[in-house]
Amino acid sequence: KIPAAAHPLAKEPMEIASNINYHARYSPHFSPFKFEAEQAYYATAESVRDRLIQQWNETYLHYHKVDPKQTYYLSMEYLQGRALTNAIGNLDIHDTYANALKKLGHELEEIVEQEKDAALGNGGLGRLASCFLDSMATLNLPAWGYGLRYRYGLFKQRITKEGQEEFAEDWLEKFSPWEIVRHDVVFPVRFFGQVEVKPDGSRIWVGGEVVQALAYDVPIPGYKTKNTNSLRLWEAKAGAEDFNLFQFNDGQYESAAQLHSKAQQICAVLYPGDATESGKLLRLKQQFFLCSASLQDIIFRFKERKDGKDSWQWSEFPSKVAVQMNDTHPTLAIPELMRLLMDEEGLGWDEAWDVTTRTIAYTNHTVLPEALEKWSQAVMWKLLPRHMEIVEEIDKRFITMIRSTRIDLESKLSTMCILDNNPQKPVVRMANLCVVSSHTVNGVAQLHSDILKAELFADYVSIWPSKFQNKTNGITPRRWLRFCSPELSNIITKWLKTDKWVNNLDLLTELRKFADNADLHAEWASAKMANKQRLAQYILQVTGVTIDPNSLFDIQVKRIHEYKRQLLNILGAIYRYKKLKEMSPEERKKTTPRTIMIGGKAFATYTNAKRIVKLVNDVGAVVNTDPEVNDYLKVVFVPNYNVSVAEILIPGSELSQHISTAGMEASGTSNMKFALNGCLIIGTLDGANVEIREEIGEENFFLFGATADEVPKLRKEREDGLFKPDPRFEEAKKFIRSGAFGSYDYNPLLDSLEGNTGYGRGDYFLVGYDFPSYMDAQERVDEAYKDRKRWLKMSILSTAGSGKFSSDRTIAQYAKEIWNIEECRVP
Ligand code: DL6
Repeated sequence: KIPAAAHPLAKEPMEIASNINYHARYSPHFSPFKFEAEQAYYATAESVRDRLIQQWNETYLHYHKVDPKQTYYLSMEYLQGRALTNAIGNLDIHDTYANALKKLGHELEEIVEQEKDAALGNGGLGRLASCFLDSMATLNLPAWGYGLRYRYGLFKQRITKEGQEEFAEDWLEKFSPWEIVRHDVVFPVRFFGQVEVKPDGSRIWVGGEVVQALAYDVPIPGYKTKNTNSLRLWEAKAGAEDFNLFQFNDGQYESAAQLHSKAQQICAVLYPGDATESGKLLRLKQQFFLCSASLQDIIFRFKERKDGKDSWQWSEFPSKVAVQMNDTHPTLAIPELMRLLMDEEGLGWDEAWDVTTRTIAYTNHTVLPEALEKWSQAVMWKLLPRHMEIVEEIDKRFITMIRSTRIDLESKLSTMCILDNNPQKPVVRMANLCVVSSHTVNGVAQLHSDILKAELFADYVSIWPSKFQNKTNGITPRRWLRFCSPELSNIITKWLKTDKWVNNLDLLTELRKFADNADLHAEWASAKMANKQRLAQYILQVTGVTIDPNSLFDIQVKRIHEYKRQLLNILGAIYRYKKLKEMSPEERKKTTPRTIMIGGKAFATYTNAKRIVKLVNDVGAVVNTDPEVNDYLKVVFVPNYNVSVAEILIPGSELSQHISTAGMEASGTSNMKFALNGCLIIGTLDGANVEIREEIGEENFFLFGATADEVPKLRKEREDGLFKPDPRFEEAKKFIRSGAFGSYDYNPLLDSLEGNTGYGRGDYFLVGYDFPSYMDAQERVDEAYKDRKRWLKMSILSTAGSGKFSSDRTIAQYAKEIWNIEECRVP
């Protein structure tokens, strides 16, 4: 009965219903005679998109008119997750859309479930980029994201008897209603070829393969503001002229479409395996593709906004453009900007270098040596010959500068310079190139930034002390509290008598006043219980395991990596299980019932990480079917962890584990999400844990383990055979070796905790050393949980102390201290 009408900015539920109806009826994607949940989702999303496009156009025009300095965030990863709840939440139209859908016979909660996660990233780094986009728009900052439109994002994880299996995740299976293809935004990107010298002596890159970068824009709405920024994702395309019709008609189908297929490969998958030479080349191609397309676009916009102005200078470019490289993946932005300025725009080296180094900044996200990118010089010469010339020149000038001004660093030059010319394996050190060429380098938590300054980049600090900064990571409070836990959010709003905390998270400190209030305790507990029940239902649905919402919900979710020490967690669970088995029924009754949930994806070729996944599943299979301990312990592996799963897990959590070897986790951001949701942390003094503990109070944090500065000494002692393992640790390992969890050969995994395996030294990640203090901390957790009042108070204080970890704070600091950009609010 509801008419179909296009009211893109409708306000009333009835009008919105008719707008949704309009999209359902005239959408070319589905039959107009069906309006089931799937059609309802797409039609709703398209209806919301109408509003986003309106605001997004206004924002573009406003920025164009004002011509402010603008930031461009270059990232190979974005973990956007689902967009519908976020969009209607930020646009403040949640209830009207829920009502409209009711009129059409659907529940909003069911409709949002239809959306596939956009998982164009791996883990923390990609999700951070997405949180940053939300904050940039919310703070009305002229700032855009650039990335790649991978056809298949992060793989889908299935758990079988063999452990983890990976499948392609087709987020574009039908289509994404959130992206707008921009046929008017296309740039050529060249690969291979050669450098030619022109008669005037200038150099030019010619030949090779040219593919087209086509823009897809994803509007990013800010919270309760008109400003709607862009996430511009590039897709690689070949043109009709690249299709060899003659060959095709001659039956040579593959070679006829060779360039098309090569172009398609570029954006086919996130992180193509790089064990082979072709895999490495493809990954480098992806990185260059992102950098070249984005910089051409940035330069185009710079000129476009200068259009009509009397005169402008390239030296003005850094006062209009800030480029932030998210880790070393977009490092090629440096030589590409130099090339564009020199070879395309005719600037000399000095002027181009001045512009480049005043424009580009670099964020480091890891100190792990294996994660610091190094590209083979041979591959670089082949793929990007002009860029290698430029990199060589940057390196040469850097070395000359050191020799003329800092002769004391001569002995350090072999590690400080950009090209590592080791004849066995000549490589380009991307982090060095970033440090030498960026105006600012930042770490992502105070401890991490301190380590960068004291260790990894110490020699550069002595040359450019003011180049190095800290920007502690943050998370968006919209997605990670307001929208994922409306129950808890409503309570916070009620007690603070305002919902302003949603974009001024420091206001949460006011909750401290009520930390002992019995009424708040009752409301808090009931919101937590509702979230735990929702989580229990989800676990039942995806694993078939029934978990008890009255047990302590203990969660560790993140990429599976030895340094993150999921192995420590599961060894602790195994020890707990063994002790429960040895107890009498009466003794068991006195224990704190626990449900341990572990989730995360292991990189497809990371064998030990996959063994850990298998072990968690095997332990779960035994523990969860053991009637003796069943009421006191469950161990669940949560399959296919992603942003949407996190939105169910985090609100239902009570304890979360952030237990990396100290000094190895740059920051962590899930620790912030859990703390914000009133979940207590058991953790080491690593990454942002240090600051979280400072903010929420040490009495509300279950601390254990070695500190970062103790780690080298402990590793040395271990190598020298001085380490004496705790009997509990030995018992847990022995139990696995006894076959208690099946016949799978766990010896290689367990050996990594003992002999000379893993990173070449036994137990590099100090699982054995930290095990006793971890188990002691777990005992303190059990005791604390028995005291409901104390636990609730700690939980409230955890939320109350999380204000610092809003990505709004992080982005405001980047804007002021690195990018030098200001708010540009759309009227
Ligand atoms: O800064 C975001 C995120 C941090 O929270 C994590 O601690 C850190 O591991 C991650 N870094 C990376 C880079 N590569 N590695 N490893 O993903 O960044």
